[in-house]
Amino acid sequence: MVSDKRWDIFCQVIDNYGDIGICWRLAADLADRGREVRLWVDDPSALQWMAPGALQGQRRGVSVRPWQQAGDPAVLAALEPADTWVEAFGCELPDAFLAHHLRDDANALAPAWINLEYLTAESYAERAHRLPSPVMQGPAQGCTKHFFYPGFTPASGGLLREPDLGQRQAGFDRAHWLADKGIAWHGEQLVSLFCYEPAALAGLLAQWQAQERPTRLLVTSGRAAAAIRALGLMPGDGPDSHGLVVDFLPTLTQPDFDHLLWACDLNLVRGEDSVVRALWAGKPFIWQIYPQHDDAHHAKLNAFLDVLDAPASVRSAHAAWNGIDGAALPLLDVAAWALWAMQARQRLWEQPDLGTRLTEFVGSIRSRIGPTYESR
Ligand code: TRH
Repeated sequence: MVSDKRWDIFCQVIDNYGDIGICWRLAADLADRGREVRLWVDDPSALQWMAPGALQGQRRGVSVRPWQQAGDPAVLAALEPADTWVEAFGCELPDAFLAHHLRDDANALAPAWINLEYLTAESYAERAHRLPSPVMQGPAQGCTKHFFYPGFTPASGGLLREPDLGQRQAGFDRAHWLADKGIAWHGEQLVSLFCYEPAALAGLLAQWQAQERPTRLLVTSGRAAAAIRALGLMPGDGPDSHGLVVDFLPTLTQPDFDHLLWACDLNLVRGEDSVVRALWAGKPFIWQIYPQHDDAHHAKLNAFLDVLDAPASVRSAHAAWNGIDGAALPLLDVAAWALWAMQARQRLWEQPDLGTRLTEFVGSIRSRIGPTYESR
């Protein structure tokens, strides 16, 4: 039996919270499956609020380490080599790290080397999932990495879903959680807002201000709060209206971010991690996809809506929220999306999660390549 006990995950934070958020979830998930994980990251600052205690080593099975140390032979010499390397989102492993581990062929272990890619429902992801990628230069020349694509189908790498997620969700008490967070909920429609700067934001607020049933908007900290403030909304109320109440939230831990999504009737999410959490919440949602300069995100959004069998009203809301082709925001009938959201969750839930698929794949690579690097 080939071991996959020890994992090195590498993360470089480009922007926002998604890179570190996903790597942290993966590290914690693997630790819960009995693995020992080192998370090498260049900017761990968001973990202070996302995963309190993480930087102090209080999460069993995960140690967060500064990226620079991954190139320090003295540090590396004191560590047990890992069985698996994961480079997240195209970050390259430091040459000094590779040189250290590959310095002596005879003693080299054979780590499975995984290139973890961004989540997408586009068809190329299924085609490239699990493909080998030979390393052509540098200290690891002659070694082989493998692509791993998260996704929504059985032929992909699946979605992160901790083994105890369903149980935690079943025991969730919305009223209790809201009270605990100091949110004075009086039965209003609850909406979470985690977004960049959607052009349709003002129009959506106006819809709620005009509606009979009041809406309480729970605004996450950072860019969403700035976008709301830029429209002149203050905590506690809208500018001129009865129908909309705004609460500004502090930064939440990742578990509390999940709770927020479970508590709301509509979740406005952004980026790849929060959209997965919105799917697991099983509530109506609108996804603001991370924008790319060449509009490559349009195809990605359409592929996502296709794989989820999104109805026309969900599609038109997404087009407007993502500012595609100047689409106007339709009048939202969120209750009409409830069954679709639950069915989408159910279909995805029936598939094995990412942690399960990744550990199985790593097991298959390691038993194939044996105790030394396959090409050495
Ligand atoms: O922050 P994001 O916009 O990240 C993005 C995307 O991942 C994108 O693909 C990537 O290329 C870009 O960054 C650089 O959205 P995402 O992916 O949803 O990540 C947000 C994380 O922040 C998620 O793990 C949830 C977490 N979070 C909290 O834990 N507490 C909070 O209060 C908030 C607002 C977020």
